[in-house]
Order: sequence, then structure tokens, then C-alpha cells
Amino acid sequence: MADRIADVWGERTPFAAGERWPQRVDQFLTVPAERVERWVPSACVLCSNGCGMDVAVADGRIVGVRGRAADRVNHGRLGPKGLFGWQANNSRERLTQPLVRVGAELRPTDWETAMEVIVARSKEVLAEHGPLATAFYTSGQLFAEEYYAQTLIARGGIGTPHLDGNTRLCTATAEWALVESFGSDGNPGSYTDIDLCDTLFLVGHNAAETQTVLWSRMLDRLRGPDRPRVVVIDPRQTPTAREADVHLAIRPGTNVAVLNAILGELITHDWIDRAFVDAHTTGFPELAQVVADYPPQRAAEVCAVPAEAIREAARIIGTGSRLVSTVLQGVYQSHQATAAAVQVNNVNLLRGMIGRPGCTVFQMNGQPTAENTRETGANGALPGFRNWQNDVHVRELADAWNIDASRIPHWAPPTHAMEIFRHCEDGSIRFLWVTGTNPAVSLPELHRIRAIYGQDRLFLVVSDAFPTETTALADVVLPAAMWGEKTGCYTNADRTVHLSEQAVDPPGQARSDFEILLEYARRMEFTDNDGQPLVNWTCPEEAWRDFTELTRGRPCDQSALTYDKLRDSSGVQWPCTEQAPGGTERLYTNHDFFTAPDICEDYGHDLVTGAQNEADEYRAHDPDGRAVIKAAHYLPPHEPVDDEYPLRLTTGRKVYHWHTRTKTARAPQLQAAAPDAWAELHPDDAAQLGIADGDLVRVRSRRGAIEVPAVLRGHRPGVVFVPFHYGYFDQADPDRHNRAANELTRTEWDPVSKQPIYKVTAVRVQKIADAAVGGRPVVITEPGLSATRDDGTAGGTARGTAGGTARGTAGGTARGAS
Ligand SMILES: Nc1nc2c(c(=O)[nH]1)N[C@H]1C(S)=C(S)[C@@H](COP(=O)(O)OP(=O)(O)OC[C@H]3O[C@@H](n4cnc5c(=O)[nH]c(N)nc54)[C@H](O)[C@@H]3O)O[C@H]1N2
Ligand SMILES: Nc1nc2c(c(=O)[nH]1)N[C@H]1C(S)=C(S)[C@@H](COP(=O)(O)OP(=O)(O)OC[C@H]3O[C@@H](n4cnc5c(=O)[nH]c(N)nc54)[C@H](O)[C@@H]3O)O[C@H]1N2
Ligand code: SF4
Ligand SMILES: [Mo]
Repeated sequence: MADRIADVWGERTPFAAGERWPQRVDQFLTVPAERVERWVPSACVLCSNGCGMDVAVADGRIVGVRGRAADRVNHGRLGPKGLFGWQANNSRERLTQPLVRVGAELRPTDWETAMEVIVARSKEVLAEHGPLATAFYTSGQLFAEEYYAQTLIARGGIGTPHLDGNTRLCTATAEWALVESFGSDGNPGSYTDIDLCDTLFLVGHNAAETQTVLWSRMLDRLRGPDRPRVVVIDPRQTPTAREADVHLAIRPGTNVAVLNAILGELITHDWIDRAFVDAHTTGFPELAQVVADYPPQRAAEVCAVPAEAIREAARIIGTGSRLVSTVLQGVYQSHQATAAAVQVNNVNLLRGMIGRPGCTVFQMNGQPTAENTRETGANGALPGFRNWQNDVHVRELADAWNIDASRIPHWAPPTHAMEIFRHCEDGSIRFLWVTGTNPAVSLPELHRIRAIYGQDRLFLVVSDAFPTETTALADVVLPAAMWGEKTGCYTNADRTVHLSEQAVDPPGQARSDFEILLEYARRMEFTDNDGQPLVNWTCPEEAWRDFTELTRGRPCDQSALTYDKLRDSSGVQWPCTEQAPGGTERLYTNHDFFTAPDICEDYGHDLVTGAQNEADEYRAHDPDGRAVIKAAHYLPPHEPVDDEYPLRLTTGRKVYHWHTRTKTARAPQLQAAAPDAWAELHPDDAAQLGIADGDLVRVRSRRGAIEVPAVLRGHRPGVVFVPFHYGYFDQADPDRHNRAANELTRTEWDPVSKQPIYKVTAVRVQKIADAAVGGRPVVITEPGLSATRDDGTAGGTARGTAGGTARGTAGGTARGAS
């Protein structure tokens, strides 16, 4: 059995550029292998990497998993969550029957009663308040067919623009960064580009902990004969940063400043592909003008890293010949999210390194099915990446659904999640249906969220597989079938689609969200222009067929991607069309981008203010298939640190847990590796505050406070890190709200992507008890710290110049406020 707790990334299988990444099959079974009755093809749903796996079944239960050697994504590997996380399916704590609120109590009931209550209330709200009083808040963890059903029901059936996913908290910025630069969502590159690159540039992306198998692929290149050079931008010294040649440990919230300086260096040293920029982009002169204001010395002051380190990072990026850049939450959830993410696109554009083998930018996804939330129109766009401002696109949709275009709300952009909650707060939304997300832990400013969800006038339906902090607030709770208990498709961060087949029956009366939604649509009697049922599928495959047909001719064209084809392969990358029946490895190989006005998903925004471009204006400056280079000036974060709240809190993930832990807390190996929350402090800050390792501390922001043990492992003075995984469902007193990171965070979002900002909160920290007295024991299994590098140094320090590493060259241990 693979030990993916101590040995997160497993043994190295080094390889050189252009070679095939060797296979390594990881497997975990809870029964002897001979007891396995069958292996059912699926893919992991515990991150956006989308590793292919087979699910072992015995006696009607899942008993293990095995990575699929032939899968293009993982070549057999699985990380800790993939190997162990499935055990949650078998938990005795699963929801197995619907619950309906009677006063303060949620009482078990049958499906008939639960659906009757939901539909009666839904019809009443629709009749009394119109379609704008109904909203749906969905997930990045359901299957494509389920999202498409939600889109059809919300946008075509009810006629409400209020449908969004928790993908708003996750990868809305990925979507918008791609749209602003290239005209459409969809990552240009392929994981095979990692096999070919000579330079890796990871910005706010702790791949080692959050996409462990992708990181294994990178590590295998790093241990191979032609090690790519690595630049990491992250305020923390993550296991990812420890592998960097240059680690820029910037102040949280200063991405635009450092990226502008890097862009400026590329231009100053003429490390740019002029021919590519001239032929295939527009906007370069404005960018050159803006970034000229960010010489390394200025960015060094703003970001508090050495100017020399910024120059060195730019030199590495500027002199390599095959660059893969990646971007994730350190950008998307930080200050100036879309503006910063777009600057990383600009780095690749200036270098002409896109649409070619070994050259791409990944605006990474996080959740396993986030791409599907976006493609199907459940996260702020219309299905098939259609543009809500483009009447032709809206008409195509109306024709496909056989309804009038006027029924599909398109007078304004689809409502983003943070706006949906505001409408719930002010009372204009009266019916909210939450599927596959746990907002009472994952949204910012939790006391506000609890107040909104707990209102009497809001009718709250929650579908989940477990009782959660959110189901506790619901009027009706629906027991959902999970992955492994239903069939459907999902798409990872490099556009690879997998089909996950049902392996076992759901427990008790649990049902898939697909079935639940179909039942709701039937009872709501939504009809098309011919009086026929609007939603007329009987199984997920029919929904898939309709959805993929709707993508025909669009950037995410999957019109030739059938269940049969997915069964015959192990992952197919879209577009998958009659012309490209085997799928497509890279987009933009002819450097023709989706920016033409008739094609583009949106006309774009001003990156700083978020002001929406109008169609006429866009047509007047038709980029005509060229990529759009957009510049942005740096602005300081909106919540400053001051005497009262002198420290910068950033929040994020730990390798062993998935989000709010409804699954991973129920996998014994994962829970034991990281059982409780903590706050990571820099030893200098701790010394000043009289805090020792393990002491119980109170972390307070302007919104609330938490009480957690301190761990003196911080890398940047002035920065505090708290993982956001820990809520209250497994606490002795679930009403004592003293543990979730989101008690502290602020209701604020990026002007373009509308993604909440979780990574730049001002806090103060105070000791409340000695470790020996009040402190909870701290168990933190730190992956990789003991791993020895090939060059003999302990995995701990970055190789080179920057970022306040133990070697201390070029310092970067910039003191002072962050
Ligand atoms: N183990 C595990 N893996 C996961 C998940 C999980 O819950 N657990 N969730 C999945 C999901 S949905 C997502 S979205 C991804 C997220 O994956 P990541 O984005 O890799 O994870 P985070 O920890 O949220 O943030 C990444 C890094 O951003 C850094 N950061 C903070 N502020 C800034 C800043 O201002 N600038 C820069 N450059 N960096 C900053 C943090 O120090 C952190 O190391 O992970 C996916 N994978
Ligand atoms: N402070 C802070 N907050 C953050 C972040 C951060 O970095 N810092 N990251 C944000 C990001 S990127 C994300 S993605 C979100 C994640 O936040 P959430 O989406 O709230 O977190 P999960 O725990 O993944 O919630 C998914 C829920 O769906 C349930 N579930 C699983 N499968 C199914 C199914 O098939 N059907 C149904 N109906 N339910 C199912 C699970 O039991 C679980 O309760 O958190 C965001 N919040
Ligand atoms: S890397 Fe992601 S998809 Fe792959 S096994 Fe780990 S959690 Fe699952
Ligand atoms: Mo996410």
C-alpha cells in the first residue's frame, strides 16, 4: 500500500524533456485484493487535476481505488486525498433521508413530502414575487449533466439570472483572466507541456499541496537530467516554493506590482518575441507604458522583496525557451485578482509562448468540476461560453431550448454569488437552493452569512451528502448521492473530460442531484413553446448529448464527445469535434484567439474599475482574433494594516484536507494527519507578542475572532496563515464560532471576476493561554520537510537568491509591516 501521508508525492520517476512521464500505479484497498468483485472506471473528484482512477467494489460497497496507468492525466498516480478520501462514501454519518424543518427542528421525512414542500413554496414565491425572488447556488463538485439541468431550470424554466456556483469563490478569476486576454474561457495548454518546458513560473499556486499529482509530474522533471528552472511567487515558504530557483515571498496583495516589474524587465532586456506580439496581440504599447512605472526597485519596496531577486526571476523567465506559467488562489483570491492573473497571461504573450509545445499559461482550476460549472452556464456565463450581450448567442440558446429568447434573462450579466447573497439579505430573494457547497464555512464574514441563511423569510433548500453547518440552517435538507453513486462527466484544468460511472447504490434514500432536479422540473411543469416538458431527459447521458450539441461551433465544442467515446478512452481533451474526433491537445496553435466580436464570450472589462465594455465599443476596436494585452496599475489593498490590526492574514489549504472536511475528516488517515486548526506565525512576530509554539492565541479582525494554537513556522514577518478547512460540525459545541478562518475575512470582491478576497485581511494576534494550559495539542504533518534533495540539501531552502530563505542570500526577509 502506498503511504501517501508521510510520502505525499511518492517515489520519483525522473524523466527528461520530451520523454513520456513514466507510469506508477498507486492503489489503496481496505479488503484483500481477491475480494474485489469489479473495478469501475472513474476519475478523482478531490481536485481539478482530474486523475483517472478505477473504483473497487465488493458487497455493494466501495472498498478501494487504483490510479489508471493509461490515463493521460496521472499515468497511474494518486495523491493522499485521491487514495483515502473515498472512505467518506461509506461513513455512517451520511444523510440517508430528506429532512424538513418544523420549528427549530429538522425532522426526517419521505421524498414525496419533501418535494411537495419545496415545490409548493417555489410556486408560491414565483407567483407572489416573480422569477427574481428565486436563486440557485451550486458547486464545482457536481457533474456536468447536473449543472446543465440547473442552467436549463433556472435560466429557461424559472427565468432567473440568479444562478451561480461556488466556483465564484474558486475560479471565476481563471475564467475572466482567460476571457479578457483570449476572448474565451478554456485553458490553452496541456499537462504534456510540463513534460516539455524548461521554465516553470508558479504564481500564488501551491501545487505541491493542492495538486499533488501534477506536482509529482513537475518534481519528476525537476529530478530529471534537464531540470527546468523554477520561479515561485508566494508569501509563504510552501513545499512548492522550496523547490524554486527564485522564490519571491512578496507581501500578500502585491501581485500586480511584482508582475509589472517582471514585464518591465522583459521589455527592457528585449526578452520578448516582437514578431509574435506584432502579429498576434493588441495593446502592447499601453502595457509598455504602464509597466515602465515599475522598475524592480519600486516593486521591491511595494512587495518587500529584493530588487535583485525580481531581476533574477525576470531573467529566468526571459531567457528560457519553453515557459509554463500557472496561476491559482494566491492571485484569484488576493487583491486585484483579475488584473494580476491577466499580467501572467501577458508574460506568456510577450514571450510568444502560448499554443506551442511546452509553452502555455494555466489559469488553474481548483475544484474537480469547476470547468463544467462554467461551460454549462451555471457560473455567470451562458451555456457553451455564450455571451449574454450577444443577441445571436442568446437566440441560439432559445432555439435549442425551444423557448422565446425573452424568457432567458440577459438584460444584465448573470448575477454573481456575492450579489445573490446580498439580495437574500435585503429580502428580494425568498427561495434559495444550495447544492454541493457548504457556504456556512466557505464564504467570507461568517456571522453575516449565518444571519442571511438563518432568516425566516428566506426559504432555504440544501442538498448535501452529510449534515453540515449549512444544512443546519435549511428549511429542507435533501440527502444527495455522491461521486461513485451516480454517473456523469467532468473536465479538469487541462480540458480533459472523464466519464465517472456509478459504482454502487447511494445509501438509504439518497438520490443524485440530477434525479432530484428532474423531479423538481417535472413538478414545476416547466414547458417549452410547444407545451412539451422543458426538461425531458430520463438519464444523464441524454442531458450530456443535449449539452454537447449546444457546444457545437463554440470554443468548448464537444459535439463529438459521446459516453461511448469516453468509455473507450481514459480522458479526452476538448474541443472534440468531427474534425478532431480524438480531442485537441492545445488551443491557439495557429495563434488565432477567440476575440472576434461574434465569437467572444464577453466584451471584457476595465481591469481596475471592472467597468463593462459595450458591444459597439468592442466592435470599434475589433481585436480580430488577436490576443488582448491589458495593463493595470498596482493599487494597495483596501483593508490596510494599522496599529490596531497590524498583521496580514492569509488563508488557504493543507495537503490532507478538502475544503470544509465533510469528506476528508471522515477518512481516518487524512483526519489523523491534520486534526485541528492552527495559526502560522513568524517567530519574530511571535516573540514580540510573547507567544510560544503551541500557545492558544486569539486572531481577531474587524469582523470576528478565532481561537487556535500558534505554530511558529511563518516565513514572512507580518504574515499570519490560517487554513480554512475547520468549521464546527465535529466540534463539541457547534454553536461556538471560534475556529473557522472565515469568521475573520471580509465581504469584498474583485471588480472584474467578482471573486471574494480571502487572502489579505488585517488582523491582530494575542496570546490567551500557554500551550501547557489551554492550548490544544497541535498535530501538523508537514509534507516534504524531511525529504532530501538530490543536491543533498534538506528540502527546506530555496536554491537561490530571494525570499528570505534560510540561506539568506539577497535577504528578502524584509522586516516590517506586510
Ligand atoms: N489538499 C487540497 N487540495 C486542494 C484543495 C483543498 O481543499 N485541499 N482545494 C482545491 C481547490 S477548490 C482549489 S481552488 C485549489 C487552490 O490551490 P492553491 O491556490 O494552490 O491553494 P491556496 O492554499 O488557496 O493558495 C495558494 C497560495 O497562495 C498564497 N498567497 C496568499 N496570498 C498571496 C498573494 O497575495 N500573492 C501570491 N502570489 N500568493 C499568495 C498562499 O500563501 C498559498 O500558498 O486547490 C485545490 N486542491
Ligand atoms: N478563507 C477562505 N475561504 C475559502 C477559500 C480560501 O482559500 N480561504 N477557498 C474558496 C474556494 S477556492 C472554494 S472551492 C470553496 C469551497 O467551499 P465549499 O464548496 O463550501 O466546500 P466543500 O467542503 O467542498 O463543500 C462541498 C459540499 O458538497 C457536499 N457534496 C459532495 N458531493 C456532493 C454531491 O454530489 N451532491 C451534493 N448535493 N453535495 C455534495 C459535501 O459534503 C460538502 O458539504 O471555499 C472557498 N472559501
Ligand atoms: S491530485 Fe487531485 S485529482 Fe489527483 S488524486 Fe490528488 S486530489 Fe485526486
Ligand atoms: Mo476552489
